[in-house]
Amino acid sequence: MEDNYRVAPPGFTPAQWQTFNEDGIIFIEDALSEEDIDAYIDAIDRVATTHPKYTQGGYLGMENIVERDKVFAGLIDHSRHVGFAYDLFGELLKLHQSQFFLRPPGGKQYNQWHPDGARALPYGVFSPKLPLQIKIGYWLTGLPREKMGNLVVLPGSHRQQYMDGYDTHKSLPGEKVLCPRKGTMTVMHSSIWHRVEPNESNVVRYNIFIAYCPSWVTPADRFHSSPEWLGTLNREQRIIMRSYSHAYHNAKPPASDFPLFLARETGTETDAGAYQPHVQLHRRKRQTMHEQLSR
Ligand SMILES: O=C(O)CCC(=O)C(=O)O
Repeated sequence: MEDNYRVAPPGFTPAQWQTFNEDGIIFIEDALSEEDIDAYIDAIDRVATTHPKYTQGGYLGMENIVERDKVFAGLIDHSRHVGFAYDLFGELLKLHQSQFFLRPPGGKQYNQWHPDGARALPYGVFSPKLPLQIKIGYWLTGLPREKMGNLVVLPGSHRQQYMDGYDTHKSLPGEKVLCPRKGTMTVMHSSIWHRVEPNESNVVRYNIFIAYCPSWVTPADRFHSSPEWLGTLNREQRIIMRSYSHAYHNAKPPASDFPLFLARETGTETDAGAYQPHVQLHRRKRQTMHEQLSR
């Protein structure tokens, strides 16, 4: 075994996992330091102000931000959050989408109730318990009140395939308007129904979303990444981008992409006792956190 493989960073605590399953979202306050927040805001400003779509004081939503600035590339495998994705998608985790949003006052850029992911045949039809996408949110602006461009969720709705408010913006009983403190991190089941409030404050809402899925689910914001840019990444970041030229590698990645991480508890690259010794690592099924918990 190479000694430079990384042990999987921490993910869900048992209490967080329970809340995530019940509500479809968890909140981790003070996850980001002031320096981190400043660095992410500076990076957003750097990328935004040089983009042709940018207008001063205007709305801007950008995708595939990891390819646009080194600070964002560092988010692909950041130990602050990648362990949550590893708990769910294990050795096949992939970056699904990376985004930032500038939601300025007065804009009409709120949105309507929707779940993320496939619509005509949602992931939940096949995976009624486990998400096939999760979205990490970094809240870089404190949103102490409603009508500040807040994200609104319907807790527990991640297992609901139909919802009467769909494609409307109306306020619903049981909805939760997120009023996160600056520096909060959220981990959201992407099938939760959500919408965005208008921003009637005098503050621009800055935030970042990093979504993950299994490598065999399609990415949302790219087909492939440029080889030159991939060459600037560390090993885990490059693997997590899953920029394969052979399509079936998304389901069966090459042997060199294993292990992505070493097991948290044991520091090993295999699950003990599961296979005869001759079975190669990249052909082995590994247990995810959820499977280990339900043993
Ligand atoms: O900006 C937000 O808070 C959420 C955006 C949204 O609805 C989405 O990315 O699906």
